[in-house]
Amino acid sequence: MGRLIVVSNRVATPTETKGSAGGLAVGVFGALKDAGGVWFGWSGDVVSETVANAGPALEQDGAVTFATVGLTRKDYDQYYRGFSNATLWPVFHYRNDLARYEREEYAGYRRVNAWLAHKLIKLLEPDDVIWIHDYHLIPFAEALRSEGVTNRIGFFLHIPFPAPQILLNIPPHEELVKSLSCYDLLGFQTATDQQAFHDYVTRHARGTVSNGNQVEAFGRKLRTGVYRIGVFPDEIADQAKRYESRQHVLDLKQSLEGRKLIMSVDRLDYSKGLVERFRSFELLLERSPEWRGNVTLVQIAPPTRSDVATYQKIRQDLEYEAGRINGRYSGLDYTPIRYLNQQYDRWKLMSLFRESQIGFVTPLHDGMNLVAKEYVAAQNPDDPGVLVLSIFAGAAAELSGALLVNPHDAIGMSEALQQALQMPLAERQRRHEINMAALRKNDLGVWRDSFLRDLRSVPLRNTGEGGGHK
Ligand code: ADQ
Repeated sequence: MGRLIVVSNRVATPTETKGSAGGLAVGVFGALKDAGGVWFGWSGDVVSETVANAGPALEQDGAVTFATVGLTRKDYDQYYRGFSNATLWPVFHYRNDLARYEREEYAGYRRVNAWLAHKLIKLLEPDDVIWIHDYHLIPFAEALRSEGVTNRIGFFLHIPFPAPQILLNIPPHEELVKSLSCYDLLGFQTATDQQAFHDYVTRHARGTVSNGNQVEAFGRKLRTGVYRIGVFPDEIADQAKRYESRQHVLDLKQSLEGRKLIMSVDRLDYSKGLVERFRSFELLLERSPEWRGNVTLVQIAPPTRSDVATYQKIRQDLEYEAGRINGRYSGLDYTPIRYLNQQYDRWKLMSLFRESQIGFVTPLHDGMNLVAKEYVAAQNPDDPGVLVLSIFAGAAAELSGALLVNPHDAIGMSEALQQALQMPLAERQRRHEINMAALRKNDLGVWRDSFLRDLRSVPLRNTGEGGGHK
């Protein structure tokens, strides 16, 4: 079996790959350790041109090499802050209204992909299997192919793939799909995303799809598949239980004074439906006065991408909403929404999830949403909380024990909260068992292993003589 090469925008540090049960870094690192190989990508640093060109910096951990490069300010602005996060991210999350398109940024996006690919080539061996992650790196395989690389290359998209009518909003949509067709295997989070890609291929690229997943487009053949990313539920359950009597949990419990707790945890992102969520919680208090003073929403949302203008706006909107709602319903000893702009250690989050009666996860669009899965896994099976989940999270296709809501229906969401707050123990347990069974059936290991098994078994694209690179 050849080595595994993982390429992602950010590379986890060797320390991040250990200890945090279930994190994506742990899942990918597991496969790297088994096969040996390289994890390659951006270090997260903005550096001078001299330093950028000197890389990659290499760090060895057993059979795994961590290889990282810095980006220049211009590359960061055009590739990361620009086309990746101000064009692709909003459009792929159906927010054309928040997207901008600048030709120069798109050119920078392609340039950085080609530059990164060129750097990787020096680290490649003929039998390596290459796994590229996410929307920052769509043109990566095309760049490798143009330099003669014939190894198997797979791509996994962590975010939704939009319906063709939405994708058409990005002027170079055809080039992007042509770039995707340079992979041997494309992995999507849900069947809806896979179908959207197939629809584009057949309706807009004069391509064909046969046997449900064999695509021919732009003169190339590739396969597609659905690989739902998961967690390691039993490890999370252990972690949540182990830390349930730690001081942070006791402090929270004491401060709640017997009130019910609703927990939400997200990156501060407009795709996560935070404003809509706050308003639906306000409606619960407005329509059901018995809950005033008796239920608290804890929203943990650390800022991300705060140098992208749309992210500054969502932060302001949320601060305004939290302040307004708290002004309306607070008492001298009661604040309805506790809004924290902070990153928390995983083990702390899991034990807080276990303490709460509701996990409130309501993105407007989300590839999967691991928080929903983590919330379920962290529950005490003897007295589990209820997951209230948006139908637009990829996780909704699996977690049929959740109360599913439409995040645009504020009253519907407040009614779901009411239902969850009053749900009898037997029903909570039944729903929890259904969700846990789904998590165990399709854990993070299944996601990783099935993608890699399929990638390793796609027929070689060129001469059939084996992989390699010229
Ligand atoms: P994200 O949009 O980041 O991921 P999500 O799937 O929920 O969303 O993953 C977030 C991870 O970060 C979770 O493991 C969560 O516990 C952690 N996290 C969130 N807020 C935190 C906080 N305040 N402190 C500490 N940890 C926090 C993208 C896609 C998703 C897809 C994942 C994985 O947008 O749809 O599920 O990739 O494929």
